[in-house]
Amino acid sequence: TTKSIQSALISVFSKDGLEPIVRKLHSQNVTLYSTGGTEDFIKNLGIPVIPVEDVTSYPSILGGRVKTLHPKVFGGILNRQDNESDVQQMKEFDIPQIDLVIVDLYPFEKTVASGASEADIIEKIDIGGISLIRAAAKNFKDTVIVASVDDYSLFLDMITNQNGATSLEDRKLLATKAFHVSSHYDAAIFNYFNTDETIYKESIANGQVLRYGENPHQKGFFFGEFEKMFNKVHGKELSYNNLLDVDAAVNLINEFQNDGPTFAILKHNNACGLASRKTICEAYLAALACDPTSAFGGVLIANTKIDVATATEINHLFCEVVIAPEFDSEAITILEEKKNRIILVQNKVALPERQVRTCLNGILVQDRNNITDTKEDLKTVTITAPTAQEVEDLIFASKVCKNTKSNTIVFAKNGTLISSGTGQTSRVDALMQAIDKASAFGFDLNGASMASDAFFPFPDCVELAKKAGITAVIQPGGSIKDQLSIDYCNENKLAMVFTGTRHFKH
Ligand code: 93A
Repeated sequence: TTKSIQSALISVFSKDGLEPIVRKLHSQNVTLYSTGGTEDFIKNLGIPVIPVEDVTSYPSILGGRVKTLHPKVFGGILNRQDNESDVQQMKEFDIPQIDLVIVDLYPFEKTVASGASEADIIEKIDIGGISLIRAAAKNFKDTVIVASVDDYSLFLDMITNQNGATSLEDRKLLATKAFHVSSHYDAAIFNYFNTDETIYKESIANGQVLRYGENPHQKGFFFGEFEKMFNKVHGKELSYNNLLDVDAAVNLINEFQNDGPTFAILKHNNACGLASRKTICEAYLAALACDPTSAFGGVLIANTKIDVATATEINHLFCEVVIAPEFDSEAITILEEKKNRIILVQNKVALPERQVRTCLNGILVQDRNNITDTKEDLKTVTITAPTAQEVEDLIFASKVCKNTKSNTIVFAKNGTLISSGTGQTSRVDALMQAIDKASAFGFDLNGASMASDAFFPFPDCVELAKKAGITAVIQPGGSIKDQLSIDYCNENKLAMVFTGTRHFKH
């Protein structure tokens, strides 16, 4: 798979940086073919070069629009050396082998940026060069492609270290870079033509048209394969906001996939009820009790089969969507009583590894947050250690925290979400909201556990938590003032554990 280079076709717009490569190739006795300007450049270095016209027996025509576009050139680049009929045809048509192609494309983007006329811009759409790049990259098994000045030094290193040869890996890497160049180049041309976003509008129309976006005056579309993730058995069409809630719901319940029966209720992408119990029906009732006010019109999700008993209970609630991996058929019949209620059977498919959202005039991409805190990750930093039940509750609260808008504080007790503060601009506000909500729904916070999505910059959070009755705290740690919070916990017999993992969600 290591191949030496015996011949090269060089056609570059900018001659910058080319000299050392040409000299190197010449010193290795490589036969050089070239186009007009590049040919002059090489000749001026005193190095022999064969004009491509000698290969094609055609002059450069149409003002240079057709220079290299010829079967003798592309045959030399695209032939497969292990293919008998290719080898035979090379002889038959007297096609010279071309082992290496070096191209620097017409500077399309620069020309657009310079404010040139349309005619000048169109002339800078490289046809031959882009074809040379694609041909050589396609045939990377036999041909080397250097498609950008940026790759000159990489290529020089390759042939210097291997005495004029390249490995298959080298050639595939260069081909990858070449397709990056060609795809970027074509995208730039497309963007130039697509001034009024004609094609964008067409492609939007190919998405799933939603009734509207977040609000009735906004258009909305969904691009994706919903059917791969869910089998919709009943209900109205999902709205933009339904889809966002369903997304939040599957991400949240994913944290509990290895736990016992767990039921979650979400509103505006945050959990307003969540509980783990012996049966899914008990879990639902406990989740509902967390905040029955918010549950109205919510999205419901279970980590296990929804049975008749659970469906009967759910049926009392007005809710938009019910999701579960499985339903008893009778349970579906019960849930279908409400015409609009959406029932989704969730298929076992992995959640996407990347998350994408718009940002300014571009997009932001990140890996999904796939760290779930476990008992093994916990480091007790206080004299008092959490009890076994508290450890369970801390992990439970942390999983909710991770799936709640920052800043967030989550209270949990005995496998039940008690309350949370969500999407607040200060952590103290999130904490106070959680305390207020707990008391509004008549919960006793004594002995409850608290999770925070990020560290405490001051000891005020543990002070407020202690006064509210909290006995165990989970947080990432990492503030320069961690010790103040630890000291307060020690003086007041609170248990606190650090996870080392922050769980912001914005
Ligand atoms: O006008 S083209 O699209 N037609 C061609 O056949 C062709 N072949 C190479 N432009 C073509 N090229 C481009 O010419 C190369 O991509 C390079 O940018 C330029 C090199 O021309 P010269 O060697 O005459 O300076």
